[in-house]
Amino acid sequence: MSINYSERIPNNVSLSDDRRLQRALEAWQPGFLQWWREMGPESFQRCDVYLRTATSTDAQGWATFGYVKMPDYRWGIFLAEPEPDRRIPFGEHKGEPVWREVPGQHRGVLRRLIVTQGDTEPASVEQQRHLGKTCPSLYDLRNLFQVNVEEGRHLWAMVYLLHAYFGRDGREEAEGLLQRRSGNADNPRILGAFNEQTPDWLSYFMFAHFTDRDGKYQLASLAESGFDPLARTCRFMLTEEAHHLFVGESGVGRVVSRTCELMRAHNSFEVGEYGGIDLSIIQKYINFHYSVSLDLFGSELSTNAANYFSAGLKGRFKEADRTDDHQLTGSSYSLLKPEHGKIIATEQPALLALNETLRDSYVADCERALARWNKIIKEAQLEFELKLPHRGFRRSIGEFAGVSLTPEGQIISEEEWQRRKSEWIPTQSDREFVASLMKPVTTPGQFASWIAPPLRGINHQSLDFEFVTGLPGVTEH
Ligand code: BYC
Ligand code: FE
Ligand code: FE
Repeated sequence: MSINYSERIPNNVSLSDDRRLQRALEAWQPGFLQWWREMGPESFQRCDVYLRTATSTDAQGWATFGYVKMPDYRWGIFLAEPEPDRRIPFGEHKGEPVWREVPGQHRGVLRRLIVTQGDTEPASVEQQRHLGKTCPSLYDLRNLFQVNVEEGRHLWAMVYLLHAYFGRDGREEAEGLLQRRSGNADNPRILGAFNEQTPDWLSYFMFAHFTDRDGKYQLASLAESGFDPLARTCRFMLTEEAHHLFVGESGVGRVVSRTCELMRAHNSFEVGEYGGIDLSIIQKYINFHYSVSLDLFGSELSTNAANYFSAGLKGRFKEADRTDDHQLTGSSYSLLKPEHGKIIATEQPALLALNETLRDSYVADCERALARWNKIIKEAQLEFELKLPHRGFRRSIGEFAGVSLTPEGQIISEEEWQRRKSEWIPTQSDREFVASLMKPVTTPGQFASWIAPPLRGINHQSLDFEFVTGLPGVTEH
């Protein structure tokens, strides 16, 4: 399905056949561009960035690469191709034809899911807007901007659904998505992690690894939706998301790799004085970002989640690969809960435990990536193992909220937590140290002292390719 770029809003949904929708979206577009100029990457709007742009939505080579100024990026509306005769894959309506319009009785919850998803996209751009100024290389700078423009497009994806299917309420919600601001006390973004700061590049790689990965699992569950326009929208978003996860996982891996190199060269666990980041600090950043991201899955026991599933609106990860009845009315799930100072397994209705089921898929994926980082350490013949903390560690949402745990999962007193938390999560001085390393490196082919180069450039370009040109304060060469 090719994308029509001759219209003001690129799309593959025949937007020009629906004049009302086209006008509504064209009316929203200037507000989006204004938001991008105010809240998008600071100081780099006039640079030429080597970006990929979607040209079609089929699996083979949907992307073309070329220099683009970010405000000229062709944000648009791209849905994956429809599946002929698609059926609702789960819940009470399992087996019925999918909905092409919003089922009236589920309008409110569906809108809420779409708004919650949509809200995270601009939030992440806001969180990352200052990072360009301290980029570790042009390669990394380009990747940051690629992720940012695509998160902008993900906002478009949700706004399309709101405008096309939710009438006036949808248009109001679409306005709200441009008005909330990450970290703003009066009008914050909806979910916790999206009001945290992303002050340095180590935080950024952790965010792209752990928090964008929540995005992958949430989008994959919505890609199962019986509301077909939502499913198709999320399917295409997932193809873009893969790059964000690559940036995060390989970014953290490159930091680990550089640290190991410095550890070996100087025969020391402490590499700060050589411009590296100690593995112990990397571990604390993992603890922080993993726990914040686990909260994004919601409470372990959730009637919301049960309702979403029963109604056929939000499925499980890879619903089709599961061999149960896809309805779960009589099934149970063994859930870990803190009770009287201990963590115990309890039998719960599977329908209520769907947030936890999705969290299970996420945790397994994080374990896989962690093993790859540990392999880097092992190959450098160093004795150190990075770990994921217990899933109840430092949680603010769900059964573990308000319970203090060590990373190993031992319940401790609030007082012990206060006394020992500096061992587990980044302290002010850890953050200041990491911040002190954040000096921009903008010579093509050069990388900051604290990160190893990647294995290869983007789109087969060499590492000294000029991935971003026309930087502020730098004359042409
Ligand atoms: N922070 O039954 P519960 C991405 C609220 S990331 C604040 O546990 P439910 C991306 C909840 O709203 C993917 N509040 O929750 C990544 C509820 O409020 P009410 C984003 C929270 O509904 C990087 C109450 O607590 N997509 O794409 O089962 C860069 C009790 O709720 C939080 C989605 O999230 C929190 N962490 O599950 C860019 C998908 N957690 O009813 C992009 C859509 C819960 O008491 N969203 N609450 O007012 C959902 O599916 C669900 O809303 C959630 C929550 C899974 C988030
Ligand atoms: Fe996104
Ligand atoms: Fe993303």
